[in-house]
Amino acid sequence: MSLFEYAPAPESRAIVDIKPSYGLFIDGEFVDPSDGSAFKSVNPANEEILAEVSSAGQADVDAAMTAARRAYDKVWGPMPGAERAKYLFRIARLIAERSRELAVLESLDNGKPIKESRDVDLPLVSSYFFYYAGWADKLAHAGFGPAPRPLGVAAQVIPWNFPLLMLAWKIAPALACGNTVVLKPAETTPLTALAFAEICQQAELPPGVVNIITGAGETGQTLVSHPGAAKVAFTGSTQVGRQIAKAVAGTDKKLTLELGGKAANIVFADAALDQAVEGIVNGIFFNQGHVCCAGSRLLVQESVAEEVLEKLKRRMETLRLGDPLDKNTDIGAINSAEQLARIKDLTAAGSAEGAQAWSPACDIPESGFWFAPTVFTGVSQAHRIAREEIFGPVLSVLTFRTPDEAIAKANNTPYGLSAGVWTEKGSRILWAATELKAGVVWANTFNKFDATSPFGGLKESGYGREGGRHGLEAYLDV
Ligand code: TAP
Repeated sequence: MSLFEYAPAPESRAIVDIKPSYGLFIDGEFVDPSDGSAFKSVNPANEEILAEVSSAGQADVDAAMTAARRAYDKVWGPMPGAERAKYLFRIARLIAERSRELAVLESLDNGKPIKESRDVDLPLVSSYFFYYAGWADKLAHAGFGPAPRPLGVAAQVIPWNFPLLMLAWKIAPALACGNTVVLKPAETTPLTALAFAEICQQAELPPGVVNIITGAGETGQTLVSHPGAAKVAFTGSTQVGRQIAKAVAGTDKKLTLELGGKAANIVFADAALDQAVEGIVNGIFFNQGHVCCAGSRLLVQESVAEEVLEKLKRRMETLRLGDPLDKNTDIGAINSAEQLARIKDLTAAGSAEGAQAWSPACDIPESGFWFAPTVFTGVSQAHRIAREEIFGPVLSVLTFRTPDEAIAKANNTPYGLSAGVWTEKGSRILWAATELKAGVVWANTFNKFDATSPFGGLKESGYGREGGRHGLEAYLDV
């Protein structure tokens, strides 16, 4: 029987049948955790319990690592790249076929608007599998020498903001390069990773090549410190990233870290302002601002600041907050009570430090976790809201007079993940892209992702790249 029975519906309110409880996916099977412990996954839009999910302890992590090692030694490692590609193409096709169901499940478990999970997350998820399937038999031509070799078992830990997409970013390149994986999804969003486990079964992927173990931070810690892991890949907070770097230091594990950000979205006076306003809205309110590369600091040139703010507020008044499964929803639920508390703490600090908050009038549902889209003006660079990652729908506005000042302010952060530039002047785009200390710089757009492009940070935003040809390097002995 299918894990998630999909009842076709005439519109986006398709129904997914979620099982009351889930085991761990180890060696191709769903198994009970050794000590029987479990936790609950909650729908953040109404606080209803979606399912009970197993919590993996040391013995379960050991079992998953053993299964992954066996699969690596006996099946996946020796398998010709062209054969591995067939499995990856099959997985990519199954994701595409089941994308409607997966999008609904993602929105239920994460709180993101269905139009985003349906039109952004899921198409990207299958595209990463299609893209890396194409590399599996061409690794000798990827520019890493004539015979690059896989590393072994990859231990992968991902966050809750793009659950299935982060899984794709991790698993697709790892498998294409010939590694096997043990992946831990975030505690608050395990359901699509478990659906992916079912897809691996459907694709008849050999047992042990992909193992999904659910649990809290401790499970992640046990996984990344396991001596059997040849590679550790982590996406999450800079704080946990630091702990992992320490745990891995002095071992022969290869490490990649994708951490936090505090991106500047810079609007020059000559920009197409209506277009820029759309980019500002997309930059900070997409996925409720739960985006590591969110444009959370708007730097706007002084001469147009008033006009941009006026247009921005008018546009924010049209944003609809509410039911993530409603196709018209722009702002969904905050993923958890903890995250909501963090957002409230930082916005309270913003007001206490003297910045002015503004939000459009909007009805906040009675149950669930919600935060109205908010813009802060009167922000100075020293304010916490200008320095710390809020990871919520909150924009801090700062102004600048000269291009040099814009770059200096944009770079005045320990992070270096992304930045945006809005100008009609091509030479200024090229100049800014060189001057900005960020792994990704978007010009006249924001939050654009593509399987062929490398993504990753500088400074405290981490190291290593995911996506594109560069993304292969993290999973190869080059
Ligand atoms: P974290 O607390 O860092 O959690 C990320 C993942 O690590 C989760 O699966 C978490 O498990 C697990 N984890 C927690 N403690 C661990 C430990 N000591 N050892 C190993 N794994 C551990 O981040 P979060 O609060 O879920 O996500 C928000 C943060 O992630 C933001 O700062 C954001 O910038 C960052 N983020 C960055 C990116 C990129 S691409 N750079 C993408 C998304 C998010 P639990 O879920 O059970 O705690």
